[in-house]
Amino acid sequence: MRIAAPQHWTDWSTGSVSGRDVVTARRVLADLEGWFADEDARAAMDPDQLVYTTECVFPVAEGTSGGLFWGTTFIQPGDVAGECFMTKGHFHSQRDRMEAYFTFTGTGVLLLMDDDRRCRAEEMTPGSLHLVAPNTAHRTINVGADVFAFGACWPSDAGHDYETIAREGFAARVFRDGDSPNLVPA
Ligand code: PAN
Ligand code: ZN
Repeated sequence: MRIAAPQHWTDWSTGSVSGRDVVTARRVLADLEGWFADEDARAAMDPDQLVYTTECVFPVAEGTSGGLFWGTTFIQPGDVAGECFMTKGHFHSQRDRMEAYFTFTGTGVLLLMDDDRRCRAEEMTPGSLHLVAPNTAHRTINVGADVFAFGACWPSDAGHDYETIAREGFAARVFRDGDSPNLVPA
């Protein structure tokens, strides 16, 4: 029997994903209208400014029960009127679906919010592992001066509910306070 080469690789020093059928996506400031606290400040910035990219592997169709997806998110350093660059954040459409996050590079914050809008946050530094609980919205934020990269593994039937966050937001936001991050009620 032949032992095959792997189909995918993750470069542990950068988080970069390569191999078969890697799907990349990018979010620039123009894609994030309404997601930062100061929308006027966002609108005044370069709309092509890159905020984050993803490199993902989807081995089964979205919605398949029992499958897993894997991907790395790279968040650029930067801020909108002091609010650190971040992902949109979401609940999973199937609210009880968990997710694992693992930090490759940089310094981040994982913002978590339960169904009652109670927020808490965890530091993300290289090697840190984070298990997002069921029924928990999650957003990641780059609070450092370098690219913040983390891996994620989530069920293929989790789905993404961005609408709830677009409508109601998180109950807390992260701003730069000098060199340190400040978690502020929204
Ligand atoms: C992650 C996120 C990724 C981008 O893979 O999808 O970090 O963040 P947004 O999806 O909030 O823009 C994940 O949590 N998947 O479920
Ligand atoms: Zn998720």
